[in-house]
Amino acid sequence: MEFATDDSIVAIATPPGRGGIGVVRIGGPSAQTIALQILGRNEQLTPRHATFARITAGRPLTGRHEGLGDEVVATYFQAPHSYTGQDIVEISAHGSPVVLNAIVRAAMNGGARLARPGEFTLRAFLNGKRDLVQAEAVGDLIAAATPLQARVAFDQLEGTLTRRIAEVDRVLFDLIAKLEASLDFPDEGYHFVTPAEVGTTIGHVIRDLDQLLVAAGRGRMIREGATVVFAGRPNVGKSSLFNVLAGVDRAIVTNVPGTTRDLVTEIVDIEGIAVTLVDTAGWSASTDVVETEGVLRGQNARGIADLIVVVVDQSEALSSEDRQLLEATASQRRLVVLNKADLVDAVSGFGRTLRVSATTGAGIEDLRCAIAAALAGDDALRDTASISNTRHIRLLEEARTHLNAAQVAAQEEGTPEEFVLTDLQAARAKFDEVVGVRTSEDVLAHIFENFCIGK
Ligand SMILES: Nc1nc2c(ncn2[C@@H]2O[C@H](COP(=O)(O)OP(=O)(O)O)[C@@H](O)[C@H]2O)c(=O)[nH]1
Ligand SMILES: [Mg+2]
Repeated sequence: MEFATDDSIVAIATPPGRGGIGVVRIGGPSAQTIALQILGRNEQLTPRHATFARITAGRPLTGRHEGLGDEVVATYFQAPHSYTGQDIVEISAHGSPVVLNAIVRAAMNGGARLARPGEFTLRAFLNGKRDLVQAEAVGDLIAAATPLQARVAFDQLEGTLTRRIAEVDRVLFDLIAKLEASLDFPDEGYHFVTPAEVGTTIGHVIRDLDQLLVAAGRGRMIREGATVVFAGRPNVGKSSLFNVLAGVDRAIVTNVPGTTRDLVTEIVDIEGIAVTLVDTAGWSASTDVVETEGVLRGQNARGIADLIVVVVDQSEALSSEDRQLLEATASQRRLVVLNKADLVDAVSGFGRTLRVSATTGAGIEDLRCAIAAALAGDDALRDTASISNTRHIRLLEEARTHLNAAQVAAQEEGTPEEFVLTDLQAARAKFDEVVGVRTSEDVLAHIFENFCIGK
């Protein structure tokens, strides 16, 4: 796939539907010419100035759309001082799909092509306005569902991750340069770097990379959200807790055990993490077919959960079902919660386990914090994770593998420097791929096709 940037593209940049204002974006070498035609104007637009114009029939908005017109404001961003690095004209009209589509059609009549999803941002990347991490961050920022997701995305947009990778890369580059210099002057027997130094330096790079990768698990959770499944025998209050956390009465609450037969899900913001809560049917050896099906679904849901909240009714002594479930989930990431704390305390041996009451709301804030901490670690909120994107995580893990190989090679007596160099260069290539210095066109196409049109 070829990425052309020498033609002009057009798209509605605002969300579909009606609104106070809608923006049509025209970008490319003939953006200004096309815009002037639409605006019915001979005089050039002044860069970064808002220009008022009235577009009416009789100009390019004619034909089938006779009589159509609007008052608009056009803003011209002259290359290279624009989002894409090319000329851009943004036409703000009233947010009517009919008007906006007519402007897009007029731009196409004037020679523009309809932009593909993410094509403006792709051009920004191809023109060196943003690296790939930053371009991807634009997509993440737009897609963010919680303030924390938006913060992580904006952090990447500002280049925090890019800078951290550049720091690691600089150390590696310096080491490669020294090793190559040693290779170039073999006869002098002079070495620019001792084998011990090589090993130590690679060790430092690996340590820095590991720090990034540790934060990455948390970052990914923030970016992609998590699935939290409620489990427990019937009537312990799973559905009640689900409803309290979801803030809506989605799950059915009754005092008849085994009422929840299907999985009920709701996406909620828990301390900035977009959490999909899943309420399951009671965990019991039921005979009812429908209920058994629900129980099975519950078991499957537990299998894919990032976290299981095992709910125990603390007003009743532990039953064998409770014990079985506690045992079955012991090796998974789970949180044990004692519900009905407003009633008598009939369980023992749980020590400081979280006590809550779905009825009174007691302990619910603690439960939220505990879920967030179990998912993303205690410092989820204090420290913004730099890596959140699985593409980045995978590439950095691959870089780490090459660095490990380099370190092993460096430590072996008599290994030729070329061997170490090959692995170090392979690691650097992975860093380059993260920021997009060398990224194949299919990867780019894949990244940008998830954008919305007009970005
Ligand atoms: N006293 C008290 N009753 C509760 C509490 N949570 C749930 N219940 C009641 O326990 C019964 C079963 O609740 P439900 O949420 O349907 O349990 P599930 O079967 O585990 O989903 C209902 O009558 C709820 O009103 C609580 O914290 N305190
Ligand atoms: Mg229920």
